[in-house]
Amino acid sequence: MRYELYYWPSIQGRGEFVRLALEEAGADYVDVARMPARAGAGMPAMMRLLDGESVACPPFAPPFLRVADTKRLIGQTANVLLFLGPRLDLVPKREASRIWAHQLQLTIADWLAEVHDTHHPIGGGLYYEEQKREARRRSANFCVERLPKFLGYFETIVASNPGWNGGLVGRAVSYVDLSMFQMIAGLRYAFPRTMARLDPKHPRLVALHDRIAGRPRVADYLASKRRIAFNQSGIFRHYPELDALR
Ligand SMILES: N[C@@H](CCC(=O)N[C@@H](CS)C(=O)NCC(=O)O)C(=O)O
Repeated sequence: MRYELYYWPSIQGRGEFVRLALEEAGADYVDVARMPARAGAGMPAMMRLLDGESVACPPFAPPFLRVADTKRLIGQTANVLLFLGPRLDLVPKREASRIWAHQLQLTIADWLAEVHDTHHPIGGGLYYEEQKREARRRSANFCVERLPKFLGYFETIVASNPGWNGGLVGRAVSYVDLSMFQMIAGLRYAFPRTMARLDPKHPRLVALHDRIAGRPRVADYLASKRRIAFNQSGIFRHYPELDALR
């Protein structure tokens, strides 16, 4: 099966959670918006699907996935992973486990939205410089209260996973584990001081991050040009003044 991933071409953003699953599975996929427009791809191809009035099941925003053979179009990060999980063998087979994986992925989506809001608490359409004061208050609350709560929750989930000692769901690597790798990596980029304080309290998540980073396909991907570097346009941004735990 050939997959077409559609996402903004210059940031990891939410697209990265899908990329990591496709990369870990060695799936046949193209990152459409990063390809040249002259080949019928690139941003114009993505905008055609986003703006097209005749598109069935149109997505509200990227990332979204098109299954090349069936022309199925699937939006919402967690929903894309719900669809891909069994096809890429990145989730256990039992329905109860799949729903559990999806629940954890939705919690990661909530968490990621809060990360975004640390630098854009008022509006995504405004510059950071226009909401710096609010961002400072928001990120102080995030670093002191919300971040430890999310990390603590997921640390407990790893500890209580009866299947695979070290992962979040079942016995083998799941797409939720890949997403947790991305969360830890992104948080370390955005909030290095805060994470240096919090990492030691969450040894299972740190070990999970390291194990995922060392998986052969993921390691190849991270070292490749396909992995976009963290930058100041993405969801994880490093503003020293927002890195609140000292
Ligand atoms: N809940 C959606 C959120 C999608 C989303 O907010 N995408 C961002 C980029 S990461 C976007 O392009 N938003 C445009 C907009 O909201 O107008 C998901 O998880 O996929």
